[in-house]
Amino acid sequence: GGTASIARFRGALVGAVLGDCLGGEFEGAEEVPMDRVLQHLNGLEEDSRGDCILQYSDDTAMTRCVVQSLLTRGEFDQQDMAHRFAEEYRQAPGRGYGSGVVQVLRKLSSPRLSDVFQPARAQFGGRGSFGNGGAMRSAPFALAFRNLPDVKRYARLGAMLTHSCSLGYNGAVLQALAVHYSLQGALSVPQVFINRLISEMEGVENEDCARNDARALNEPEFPFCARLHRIKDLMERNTVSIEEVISELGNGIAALHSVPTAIFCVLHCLEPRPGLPEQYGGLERTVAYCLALGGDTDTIACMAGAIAGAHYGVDAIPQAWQRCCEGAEEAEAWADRLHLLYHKQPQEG
Ligand code: R7I
Ligand code: MG
Ligand code: MG
Repeated sequence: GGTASIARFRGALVGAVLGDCLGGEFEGAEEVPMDRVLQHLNGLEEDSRGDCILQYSDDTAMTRCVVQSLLTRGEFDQQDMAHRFAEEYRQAPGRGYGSGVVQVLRKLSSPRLSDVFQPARAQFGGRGSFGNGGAMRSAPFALAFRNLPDVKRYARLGAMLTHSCSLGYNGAVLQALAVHYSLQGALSVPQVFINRLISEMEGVENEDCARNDARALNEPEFPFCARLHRIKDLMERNTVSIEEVISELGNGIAALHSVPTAIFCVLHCLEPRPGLPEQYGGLERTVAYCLALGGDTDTIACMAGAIAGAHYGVDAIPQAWQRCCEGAEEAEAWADRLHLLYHKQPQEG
């Protein structure tokens, strides 16, 4: 479909849910042979009765909260979103949340809380979490807001409800930017896509908080930009091994070690690659590749799934995969409503 078409909106949200559900199988595994990944994915095709329900985790649970808050309020409402996170956690605490964030979610359910950003700021000795929990749920900001400054502003604030370290919330901004540009069709020229991300992130990371956090955590200045430059280097190479991707970009639970990785997976899988089935399209390749990295597979596949889904559109996602994943059907319905909200806004600039 065309730029910001309904197929792209559906692809983004269904892709995110699928990545979470399919990636759950390998979360935390150290090395995953591609054979095992393909066996897992082929198993879905064979299950014709559709009774192989793969459950979603915190990634989708929190994404749903973001979507429902934005749709119900028609704008970003921090109190409402915080309340939904807390309520979702209270009702289903077993979705595999990060071990630190559960403290924030408990505090957010207190009716006496006046500053909803305060519990996040108290995490990890007052610096806040750098985990990827803000980034894993940030795709909806790119689908609800049409204009770039809004995407950046609200992806950041939405993440700060649980992740107040710049290495956490800037990962959410980067993920939302990647979905935003993918929706616009920017992935049809990969160099343009990565250069846009770099130039936007140069502005995003150019602030005192980000400099201080980077210094305190022994990271270079402009840590996300540095990783995006590594992606560019990897893109210029003819062959890249899974081991090199893991050592250059990471596959861990920190936003810095997973958001750039997800972006790389999408870019790398735009073309057929050795080791991946020839009959696979780009979206299938992307998901399979993310799973083979091991580590935080549900989250990396969720983020890559959103970016890839916004590029290829929902029709690129196998029906058999969608049938097996909890929440996939519902995700299509949210996408349609977000598409309406997005196109109600005048385009600026
Ligand atoms: O970021 P968060 O919501 O976790 C998301 C991940 C995804 O992979 C989900 O699929 C789920 O499995 O969890 O949760 P946090 O607890 O904020 O951060 C995750 C982990 O990152 C923490 O439990 C810590 O181990 C680590 N971490 C830190 N460690 C030391 N210092 C995050 N921030 C810090 C820090 O500042
Ligand atoms: Mg998870
Ligand atoms: Mg995860």
